[in-house]
Amino acid sequence: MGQWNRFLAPYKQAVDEMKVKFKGMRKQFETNNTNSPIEFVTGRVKPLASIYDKTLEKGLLFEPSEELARNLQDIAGLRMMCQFVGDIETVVELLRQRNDLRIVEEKDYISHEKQSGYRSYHVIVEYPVQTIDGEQLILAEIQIRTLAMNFWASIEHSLNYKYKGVFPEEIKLRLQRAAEAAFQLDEEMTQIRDEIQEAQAYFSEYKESPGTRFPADAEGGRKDS
Ligand code: 0O2
Ligand code: 0O2
Repeated sequence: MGQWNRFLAPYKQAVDEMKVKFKGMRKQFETNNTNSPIEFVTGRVKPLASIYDKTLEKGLLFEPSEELARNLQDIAGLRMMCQFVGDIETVVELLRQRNDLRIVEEKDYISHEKQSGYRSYHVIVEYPVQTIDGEQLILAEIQIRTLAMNFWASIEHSLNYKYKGVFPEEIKLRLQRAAEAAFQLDEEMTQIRDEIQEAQAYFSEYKESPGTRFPADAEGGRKDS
């Protein structure tokens, strides 16, 4: 177990650091009063049980090693959620311009959705982590997707656990149809994007205005709900 902890420690550091940096990008957009292409950011180190499953799938030895680090590109995983499909390209471009990471590969599962219906844009990066033993290059997978794509993927992911990856044909078809519906929703939202963003800008201005009195203020209640 100690060996695994030592192996995974730089991955945890990479996830923690990138999470702070990507959340910082969102903050910068807010500070500049511009609509952020990033809605929220999450991150995780792949749990040992999932690492184990992947080693079985890929015919790798389940032991901390260079080979494992090279072949499992998503031990460190970040996810960036966007409101609109068009924001995804903006986020990818922002990643391409960064000099604290190097893009190794891009996978476009938006133009080329997976057979399951899965849509998302994946960017594999090499991220340098500073450790007491020197610099270590860590591979990480950044998944960039809309809220609708994320909604579909998280539900399909849970069902995958239930059916252990083998869906009954009817559920498979329904999921494919649901993925299309989610994509239609994204398209629809894009069509009314300007309207939505104008409303959101108006709403945040209204919330932040010092003169604004909410009904809860008058009653001495919470102001942040
Ligand atoms: P804020 O100010 O709400 O953004 P963590 O360690 O908590 O930073 P983790 O464990 O990788 O991150 O993922 P977690 O806890 O699932 O979610 C990370 C951030 O994304 C949290 O915000 C959540 O509030 C936010 N989040 C998760 N799901 C949604 C969602 O569906 N919509 C929106 N808008 N936000 C979501 P923070 O970082 O705690 O702070
Ligand atoms: P988890 O639990 O998210 O970690 P590989 O990663 O090498 O097996 P590949 O094809 O190179 O295979 O990787 P891919 O498909 O580019 O990216 C794999 C990750 O994308 C998955 O990680 C999922 O997070 C996500 N993903 C890919 N296809 C689907 C899908 O059909 N449904 C859902 N919900 N997510 C998908 P893991 O390790 O499989 O899972």
